[in-house]
Amino acid sequence: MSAIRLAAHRSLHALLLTALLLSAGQSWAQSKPQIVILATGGTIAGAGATAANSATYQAAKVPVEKLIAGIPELKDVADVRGDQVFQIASESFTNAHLLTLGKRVSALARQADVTGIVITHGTDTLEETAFFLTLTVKTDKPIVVVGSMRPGTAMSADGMLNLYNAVNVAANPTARGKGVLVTMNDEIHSGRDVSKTINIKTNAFNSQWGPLGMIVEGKAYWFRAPVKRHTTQSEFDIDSIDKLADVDIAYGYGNVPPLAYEAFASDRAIIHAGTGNGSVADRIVPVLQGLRAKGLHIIRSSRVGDGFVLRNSEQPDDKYDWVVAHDLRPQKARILAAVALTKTSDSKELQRIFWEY
Ligand code: DAS
Repeated sequence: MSAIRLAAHRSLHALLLTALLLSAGQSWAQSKPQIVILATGGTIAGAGATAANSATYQAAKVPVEKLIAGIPELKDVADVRGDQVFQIASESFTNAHLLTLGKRVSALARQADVTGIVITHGTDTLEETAFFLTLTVKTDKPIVVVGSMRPGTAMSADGMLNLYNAVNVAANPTARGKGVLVTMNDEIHSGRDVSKTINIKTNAFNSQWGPLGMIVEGKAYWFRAPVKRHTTQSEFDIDSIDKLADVDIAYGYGNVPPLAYEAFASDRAIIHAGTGNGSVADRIVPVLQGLRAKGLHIIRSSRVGDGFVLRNSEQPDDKYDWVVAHDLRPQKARILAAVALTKTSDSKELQRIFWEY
């Protein structure tokens, strides 16, 4: 074979080899988890005037593209793309925001090219959104809600690592089927159980039954699994809910007036955030009985964070046809009641739902 033909043969061989490696590389790249970050605002997108401003800042300023660009290590974990769904502080969420976000998450979860979904969110109502999604989005793909207690501009900001952890969990096959999760402060919590229990520290998010696990240097360590119904085991489906029932919370305290409950007379249900074990002041019992007689449901929860409300203990719930919220805090009980009442108005069915979810 002449030298020219040999050289041509070799360069063709090299070309074919390169093409083969490239296509293998591409297919490898496509085998990377595909994570979508839906951004809604909050402190994790916040900005303060100086690095010393860990608590004084403006929430919902930084766009999702910048959040992603700020963590180049995400590229080693997954192919990540962002979508700015809202840009608000989460205390401003409404039922409409929950429905819009839930439907967006559901649509993405149905896409074959989506491995997992991360939602960046303000911390104030993060627990309500996480619970709503775990009740209504029918997928076993990982959905991880994440926020931060300090803006990215502050010293020892927690948002970058919280978001890195959230993407790692969303990309991790062991996170499938565990319901909606929340990653904060190196812990992985159930969206059902977690609440913001401290309003100014990075260890703000806690579950009275404990986190499900921890995420350390991108690796998830699981120590327990949820026992309550969620996602694919739920009887509720975001894609068949267009309006949530009107449910509000009346906060119980010494001297509380009947007006605090009568103000919600047009609701479907009132969550009584009672003292102690969901106690009801003697002057308020007839008010609640009257509201029940008009068709409202009375759901006894407790303003005390931990523990659970015992049925027929502080009040004869069977006799009054009231419901107890079990271990759910008032703000979580509102979410469950608002979802449950889209399917039933029967008090015994409501109580079953509060036992099971
Ligand atoms: N206002 C808070 C919120 O948006 C800020 C935060 O902590 O995320 O929920």
